[in-house]
Amino acid sequence: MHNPDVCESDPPVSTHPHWQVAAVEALYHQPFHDLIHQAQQVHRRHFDPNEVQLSTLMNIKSGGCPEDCAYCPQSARHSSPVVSEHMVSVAEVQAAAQAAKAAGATRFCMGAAWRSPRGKDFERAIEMVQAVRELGMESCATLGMLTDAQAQELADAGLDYYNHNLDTSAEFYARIISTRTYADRLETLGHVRNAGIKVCCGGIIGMGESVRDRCTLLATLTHLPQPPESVPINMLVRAPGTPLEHAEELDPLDMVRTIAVARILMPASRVRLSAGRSAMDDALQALCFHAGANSIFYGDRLLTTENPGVQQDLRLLDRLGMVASR
Ligand code: SAM
Ligand code: DTB
Ligand code: SF4
Repeated sequence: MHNPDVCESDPPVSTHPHWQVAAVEALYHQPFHDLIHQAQQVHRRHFDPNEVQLSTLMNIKSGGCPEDCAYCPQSARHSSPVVSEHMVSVAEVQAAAQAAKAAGATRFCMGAAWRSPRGKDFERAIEMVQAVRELGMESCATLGMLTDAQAQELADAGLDYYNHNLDTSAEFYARIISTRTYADRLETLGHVRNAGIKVCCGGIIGMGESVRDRCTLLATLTHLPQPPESVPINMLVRAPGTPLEHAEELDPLDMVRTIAVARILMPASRVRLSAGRSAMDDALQALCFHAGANSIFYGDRLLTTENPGVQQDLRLLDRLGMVASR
């Protein structure tokens, strides 16, 4: 059947629609209630709207990163107060994952301030993945760029998800990061997918990008061979000492619109209301869930910045009649 919103040039092997940017922009610019209603309808066809997936993050290697991502307090090139620390031990990961599981998280995500993993550090990351798997939790890692062989080793260790964000449109990317290219990012995503690891890939809004950049990012995700199973939408945390410390404040309704559009474009994916929740009130978070977000980072900290506390989140979910996925 002809669908004017998708590219006619799509490869025939693809079974999911590849959205055109103009069609995504048209969705984004609809009257707010029309957009949210459509997103909620799509959401209900694929998920229980009262259920949310809880992922706990742990920073396994903090600070001192050689990359220059303008948003990131862990870049060694910025004057952020975050200092470079040694990689944590496998025992520390085990303890943190155990605690996260006891608090109700089902996924444990390990992040490292690396351009790409190397040598003994990578071996230890592999052991960490195995330790999380042994607890019966889903494992996720975000370690920077991977080779084909590294992706395969992570898959062999039982890694469930790899987080590697495209962050923004290809056009805006070069304004935010100069030490790697969009193509580098896509290459790692290809290795992860080929190794059979599920893909977690999204972006950040509030960096001074245009609505078109946001829509281009979301369209790009639909152009991947398969859409990411997990789509984190981060609201920029304006971290002290980073070049984006003084970025203009985002209209919070743009966060809701971006989530709604992600939900419509990728109906079967988990859309995560990611960084930025500490700056949001409960009503705004409720709107984000209504727009189709069904996953959050759960725990007192993200990587280097704060996140709402566990008790605060449990209270919010309870007030909304929402339950954590098992
Ligand atoms: N170094 C690895 C990499 O960049 O892929 C993994 C860790 S990195 C901190 C993971 C993601 O966190 C980034 O891709 C970015 O989307 C997000 N992030 C980092 N700093 C952020 C900030 N200040 N606000 C919102 N999201 C941020
Ligand atoms: C993602 O999309 N967001 C997370 C996770 N993947 C690794 C990271 C958010 C980091 C926010 C800034 C900080 O705490 O340093
Ligand atoms: Fe390094 Fe990742 Fe931060 Fe970029 S986002 S500076 S690669 S830790």
